[in-house]
Amino acid sequence: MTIRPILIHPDPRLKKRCDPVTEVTDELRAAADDMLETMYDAPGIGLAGPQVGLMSRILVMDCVKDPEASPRPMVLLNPEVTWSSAATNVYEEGCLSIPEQYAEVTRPAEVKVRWMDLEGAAREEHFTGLWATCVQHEIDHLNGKLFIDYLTPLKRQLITRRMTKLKRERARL
Ligand code: K2U
Ligand code: ZN
Repeated sequence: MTIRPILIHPDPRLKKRCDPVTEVTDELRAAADDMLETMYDAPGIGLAGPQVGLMSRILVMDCVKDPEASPRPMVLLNPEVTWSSAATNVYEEGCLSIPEQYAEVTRPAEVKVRWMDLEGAAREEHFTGLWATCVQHEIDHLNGKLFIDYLTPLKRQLITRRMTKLKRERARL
């Protein structure tokens, strides 16, 4: 298991549409393990392939926040939203690829998602609450969309400038 470096915006790989997973290989299983380890280490409750430079349609999440409860790590391959509620939710989102920046994003409050699991089986689940917000945030990543794309151009530009400065400073270390 390896903790992989998380790409920071702006990065062209975070704006690309990722390729479907066609075969569940040992490499993909290892990547899923690494992504979960990287997510827990961040810490985060979700992580998508492109955030660690893996340009495939794979995401991991575990939105169980109660430290007393048992974790629920999930690996979704080729996830698709098959239904979303008319009702919406506003959540102050962050992103591990856009550190320390938060903004309110409105999304459908509930979604039904269909995906393939690591055993190659087709799954479908109805997500609500933070799980719904998180899975939509992660599926956006697979389509090259970031939460800042829902903000005004001015706000997005401000955040992008801050990240460019952060990357310049990190490069100097
Ligand atoms: O994809 C990512 O960058 C991980 C995101 C997932 C996420 C963002 C917004 C709302 C829900 C999930 C987060 O940075 S993980 C950190 C976090 C932890 C608790 C609540 C919200 C975000
Ligand atoms: Zn994110």
